[in-house]
Amino acid sequence: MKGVFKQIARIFGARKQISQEQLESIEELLLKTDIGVETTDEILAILHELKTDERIYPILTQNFLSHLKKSSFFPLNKRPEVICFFGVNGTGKTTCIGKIVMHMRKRAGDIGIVFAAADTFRAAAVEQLAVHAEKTNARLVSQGLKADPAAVVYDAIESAKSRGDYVVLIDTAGRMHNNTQLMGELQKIQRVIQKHDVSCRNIQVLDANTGKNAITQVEMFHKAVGVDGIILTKMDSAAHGGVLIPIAKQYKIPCIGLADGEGYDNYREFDPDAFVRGLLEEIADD
Ligand SMILES: Nc1nc2c(ncn2[C@@H]2O[C@H](COP(=O)(O)OP(=O)(O)OP(=O)(O)O)[C@@H](O)[C@H]2O)c(=O)[nH]1
Ligand SMILES: [Mg+2]
Repeated sequence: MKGVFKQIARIFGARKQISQEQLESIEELLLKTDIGVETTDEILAILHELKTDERIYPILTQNFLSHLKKSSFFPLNKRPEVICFFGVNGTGKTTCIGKIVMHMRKRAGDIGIVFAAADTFRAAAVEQLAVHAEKTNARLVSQGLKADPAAVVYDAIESAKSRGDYVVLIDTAGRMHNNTQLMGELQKIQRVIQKHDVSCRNIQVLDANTGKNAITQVEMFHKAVGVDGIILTKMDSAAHGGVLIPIAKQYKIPCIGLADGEGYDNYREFDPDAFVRGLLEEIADD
């Protein structure tokens, strides 16, 4: 939704006294950015009180930064750290796992990393993960297609423990947040993880292009298994990722990283300042 904040700044910059009509058009624009109704109302209230010579950019920056939280996979505390990736279909989970291993290798070198091929649902899923395993020098634990995903996870954690590996990355099948049966399968995976004495992080992978429906997705996954962090993918598209703001605000879930392309290098840790600059870049250029 590029251009929205520029339009707002223009309306705002041109005013002597801001009219009700102008506020309404600003509201309409803000709602298009996925920052959510609550934040939109907050910003409108601030704009209403603003003096003519105040600039809109620092005010929006401050408001957005006050909500956003950041987290990181580092430091890796316990051996093994289990990281479970989930989300609706096609958000970029499997691709993300490859990127994150590359990222971990840059930070921590050639540590033992295991992939659990717990997407046993889609024909090409195990092969897709096997390719990433080979390219990133990770070890693949798989029981092939149609195996019980929870059994694959059990195997992967047991073998990581016995070999002293640092990280277990679990690739799960894409599932709709309202599919009770598949959410039950994810809960079973969680029970298997909890039986082991390991620290686990649950990461929901979201496509930045999803818009407001991402909030419902987070709500449902959070209710079912708990979400410890968000990775937002496809930031190389037209989306700004404004949806991170209502997610942080309502569920206090931090963002871990952003993906902006299909390559192994297209992953970076979440940096709230840079993210907000990106969100508002059009105004800053003025
Ligand atoms: N442009 C762009 N494409 C991406 C990004 N991340 C993933 N993709 C592409 O999105 C498609 C789906 O990626 P996957 O990693 O297979 O997604 P998934 O969530 O594992 O999919 P399922 O397992 O089927 O639910 C692939 O074509 C990826 O190359 C990204 O950050 N930017
Ligand atoms: Mg996948």
